[in-house]
Amino acid sequence: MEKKRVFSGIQPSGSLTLGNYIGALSNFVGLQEEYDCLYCIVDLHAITVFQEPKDLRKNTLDVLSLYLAAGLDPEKSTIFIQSHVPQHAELGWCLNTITPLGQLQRMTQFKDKSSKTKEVDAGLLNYPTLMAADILLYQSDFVPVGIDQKQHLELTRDIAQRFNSKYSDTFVVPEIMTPKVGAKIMSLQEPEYKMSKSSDNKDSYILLLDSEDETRKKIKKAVTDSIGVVNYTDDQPGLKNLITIYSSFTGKTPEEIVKDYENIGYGVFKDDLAEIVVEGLRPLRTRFEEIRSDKEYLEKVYKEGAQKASYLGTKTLRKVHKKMGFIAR
Ligand code: AQP
Repeated sequence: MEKKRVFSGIQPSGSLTLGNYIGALSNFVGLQEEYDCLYCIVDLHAITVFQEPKDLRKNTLDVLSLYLAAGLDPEKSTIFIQSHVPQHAELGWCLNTITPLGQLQRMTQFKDKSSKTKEVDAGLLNYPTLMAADILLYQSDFVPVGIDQKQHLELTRDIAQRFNSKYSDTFVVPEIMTPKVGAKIMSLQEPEYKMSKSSDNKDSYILLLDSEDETRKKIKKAVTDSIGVVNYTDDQPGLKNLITIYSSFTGKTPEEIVKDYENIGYGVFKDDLAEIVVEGLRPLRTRFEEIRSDKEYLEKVYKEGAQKASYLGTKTLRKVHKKMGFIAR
């Protein structure tokens, strides 16, 4: 039986955070045996917010190295850079023509990001149609992402269904896959907001490439409350977030963690959490250093990945062009 297909991607719009790791990357690895996986570094998405070209180049190779350091295996998964497979942008254009403007304007991420810039560029608005193209290009069955991407995934499903009913059955309608724990890791400083790599406040996130000391310090500085009891409740959002991080690294349930810290203060809890995170990330951080310095290996991975992805993407795009009435090339 043919394996079901999984697609996901991460933007090289900065250095990856613990949120990206818990909500997405750490889950990619376990899917490799059961599914036919494609994992992409979505640089075309990253430029919807200005990126210094030299930073984008560095971050793209950093993300690729983090994929590999986390355990993505190029023998099992197709690992590639989005801009190396032009079919993404080509399909994105076609999908733009069947996507209502109002739907794009209602996307939460568009509203958030456009409120932070003086002049809103069209790319930011069209981000979700490109994301739909990424997913639909490979006839993906499942998309492992954090919960913040749910709205975009729903739009992708709408676009697929709209295309299928307008031009006849073409796309698989994909389903979201979110982790049970950690689908939305919150900022360490403002726990009502998502932990985000583009935040201006360095203490709000832990980067996968932070040093062990920085990691410890950021956890110790994390905002909690004055209640003083380790509890997993919406009334204590800072603590709830830290317990979620603890749970995702140890596999313990929030209830077990709360029980373990009964009558114990926040200081000890934070010290323990800091060690758990530092230990948990150590193998990845060590492997990253080795992989990142091997330019030849990285080039081999992304070139072979792009070839495989391009082959699959061309098949879908040909079908789309034919159905829309384009003359065959
Ligand atoms: N805080 C989070 N908790 C859980 N999952 C998260 N993800 C992002 N932040 C969290 C998931 O990581 C994957 C890659 O995200 P992305 O880089 O493509 O875009 P994003 O969701 O916009 O992530 P950031 O860190 O907030 O980037 P910027 O600041 O550039 O916008 C996705 O699966 C996402 O759900």
